[in-house]
Amino acid sequence: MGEWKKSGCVLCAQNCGLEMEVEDNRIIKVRGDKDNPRSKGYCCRKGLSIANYVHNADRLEHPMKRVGDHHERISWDQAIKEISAKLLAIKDAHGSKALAYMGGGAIGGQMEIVMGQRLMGFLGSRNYYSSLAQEFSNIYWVDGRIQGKQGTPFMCDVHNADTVVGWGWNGWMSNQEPRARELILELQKNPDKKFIIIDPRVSETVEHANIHLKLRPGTDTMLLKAMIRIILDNGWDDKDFTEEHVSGWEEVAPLFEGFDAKRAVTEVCGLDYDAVVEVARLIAKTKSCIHQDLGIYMNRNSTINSYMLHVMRVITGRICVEGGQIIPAMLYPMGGNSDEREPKTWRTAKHKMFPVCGAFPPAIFPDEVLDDNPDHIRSLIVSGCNPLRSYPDTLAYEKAFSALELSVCIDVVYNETARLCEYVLPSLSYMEAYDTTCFNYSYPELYFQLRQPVLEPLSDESKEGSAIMLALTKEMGFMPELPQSLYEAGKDGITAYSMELMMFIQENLQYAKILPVILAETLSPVLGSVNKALIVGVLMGASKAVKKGASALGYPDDDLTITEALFDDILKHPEGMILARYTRDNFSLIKHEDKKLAMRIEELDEQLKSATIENELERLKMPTEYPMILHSGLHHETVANTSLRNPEWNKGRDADAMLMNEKDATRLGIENGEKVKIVTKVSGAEINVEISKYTAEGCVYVRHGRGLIYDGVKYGVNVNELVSSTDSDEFFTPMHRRVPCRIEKIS
Ligand SMILES: Nc1nc2c(c(=O)[nH]1)N[C@H]1C(S)=C(S)[C@@H](COP(=O)(O)OP(=O)(O)OC[C@H]3O[C@@H](n4cnc5c(=O)[nH]c(N)nc54)[C@H](O)[C@@H]3O)O[C@H]1N2
Ligand SMILES: Nc1nc2c(c(=O)[nH]1)N[C@H]1C(S)=C(S)[C@@H](COP(=O)(O)OP(=O)(O)OC[C@H]3O[C@@H](n4cnc5c(=O)[nH]c(N)nc54)[C@H](O)[C@@H]3O)O[C@H]1N2
Ligand code: SF4
Ligand SMILES: [Mo]
Repeated sequence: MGEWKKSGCVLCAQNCGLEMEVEDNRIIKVRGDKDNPRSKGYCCRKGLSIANYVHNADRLEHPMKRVGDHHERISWDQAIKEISAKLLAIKDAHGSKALAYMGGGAIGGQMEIVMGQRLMGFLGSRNYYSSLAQEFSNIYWVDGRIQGKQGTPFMCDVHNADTVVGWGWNGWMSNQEPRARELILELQKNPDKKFIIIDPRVSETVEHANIHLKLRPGTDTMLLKAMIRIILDNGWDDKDFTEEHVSGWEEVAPLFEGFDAKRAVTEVCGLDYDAVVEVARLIAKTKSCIHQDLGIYMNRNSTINSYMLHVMRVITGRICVEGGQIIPAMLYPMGGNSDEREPKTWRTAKHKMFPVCGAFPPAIFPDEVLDDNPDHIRSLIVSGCNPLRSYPDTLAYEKAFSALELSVCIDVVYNETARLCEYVLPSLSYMEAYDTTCFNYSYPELYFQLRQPVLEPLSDESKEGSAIMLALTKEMGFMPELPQSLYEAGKDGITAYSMELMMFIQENLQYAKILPVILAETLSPVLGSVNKALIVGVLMGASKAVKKGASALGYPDDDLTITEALFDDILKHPEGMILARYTRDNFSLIKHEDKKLAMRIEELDEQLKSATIENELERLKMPTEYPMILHSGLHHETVANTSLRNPEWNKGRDADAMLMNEKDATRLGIENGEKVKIVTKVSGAEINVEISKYTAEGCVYVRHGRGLIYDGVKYGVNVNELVSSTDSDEFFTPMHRRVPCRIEKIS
């Protein structure tokens, strides 16, 4: 019999609460934690397999350095000294633009980013690349304009809605909403609710939907324009809402005038017009919300599609209202606020790309390394992401990594990226450390979980990512001299420490910017963890909305003592807790002074105007050489991005096959199980075919996160070898849902 401990899942952004039975420092059983206020006992098969993430043959045990064609063990002292010296040398020789940082923690925790970005700051660099910037940049940018600030993108209040529309979302498989399967089953069974899916194929989610709009792939733009027109023509728009809560609508409305909705729906999207009218009515006239996902974000016209989804919500009064699209309560935002219109904005050397939400898009990274511009990137610290499998164009990534003068990988496993790096540093896994994520969003209650270690470190040599960043910061001489009293104050509690820190900062205002680094240095020895110290900093710096919401729950209405009160309770609740309750006035979270949703985004005018029926019919044509669409990266229940590596967890299932429609297979003379060649303009690969009902004609589907090398053996096809990094939207989000390809028989 082991001991049951409370933690959370780190395998998707739902971060469901989990209970784990631990025996001899191993996780032996897992179940959903009913005490978690957000997930309420929910758990999927990935969560149940979490032991695979921690206990596996690829775990890193000590720092390593590349010697010839392999890695050799080195000491931490050597690693920190050498990396620091090389970083400073590259900066001195080539300037700050030569240095980059990527990832900074995976889906299970991001406290490291706070320290990683400060480290880059000390070195004068803002080159920060993130996985979020290969999926959500278009929506983060649009939401930032509409709300007035990036970092708290709109979320669906799905559990309070009567009509839920999933648009380019396969929630049954991907979850990507709290308690997704429970939600879907409730929607399916409740006669007063409607569940609508807009997807070119019959997905696993469609099997539970009341209405399926099976549109032709890539025609969402025409469907959106048509639905907006239909709502306006029928007078289903909420004019009082637009009057009261929206600015700029008068300039936006003309963009939709004279659009032939019926022709677009039937001729371009291949849909039944009456069915579309009914969906538009349900969106407008019931308590509706729309969850759009990668079928939109990683597809053609992603930005104007994301934008038009908001237009539809705005004209029907479904933003900032219960059961609609809301600005979530968050302890800290998902990223910084970037505004590329500011002339001071940092841009990349080759693509002149600006950051969105503080992050640059990974798709351009190889170009930014391989370019001959003197400012090109020469050094990378990568942590908590696996670019050699997760980011587009693996072949370009391989070239870029071999061109780097310094490459450092921080991870829990010897993954495909670590294999190419000069230094490999072992991180504690999320089950051995304190950490939290930026995905705790909720409303009006602010849910928060600081996960606590359920295991003793499996190796004495692994460290928190944030502690590694702290060590590098100190080795490079960036840590200012701090008074001994600051190191001592924490022993008398968080309030005593806060007072000491405030006094210090008042006398040394120049250090206000590096507050987290000071906390990491002076409070972590007392708390035994850098991440814990950083959380204290996050609580100190919490927004007015958070503090007011916490006071509403009885926490001290006092800037000084509230931190300790919250921190104590957070530690008492490893299962997660409600930290604050916001007012129901979601509009108050809009950052524009007039508290209105700003709908005019000038930069989109041209694209919106040029999205005519004629133009779209032309643009949708596939190149003759590549007549089919590769859906590169199904988020299927047999993958967990690249975080479950041991194939054992899929025993008896085929996670590697390419799904194909029966009609295509017949047309091409391909049999179920046959090995074929898939060819894109970048590359080709041999792969087994699975004839599947979960497919649209003309499309083939490969799961993402395959091609992993586990315990020395490679499993499946890495789909990112087939994808070009430049086939992307204006934010360099790869068009993974529309990769032109052809399928060849192998004779
Ligand atoms: N089991 C599992 N779950 C996961 C993950 C995982 O690896 N495994 N990863 C997590 C992560 S990081 C993410 S971001 C989410 C992603 O979650 P999802 O976005 O739900 O995942 P996808 O598999 O991309 O599903 C996109 C859907 O869009 C549809 N689609 C394709 N083309 C079009 C089109 O032209 N128009 C429309 N309207 N739809 C289209 C596809 O058929 C597909 O059903 O999943 C998360 N959950
Ligand atoms: N072709 C194609 N590619 C895709 C997608 C697609 O649909 N198609 N989907 C994309 C999407 S939506 C996403 S979000 C990305 C995800 O891509 P990534 O961000 O690369 O996510 P993971 O594959 O989960 O990689 C997480 C890494 O973090 C490591 N890790 C786990 N715990 C810790 C820790 O405590 N500390 C540190 N330092 N490391 C840790 C894991 O071992 C793993 O190597 O993949 C993307 N790639
Ligand atoms: S839904 Fe996501 S967070 Fe929840 S158990 Fe499954 S993988 Fe983990
Ligand atoms: Mo993702």
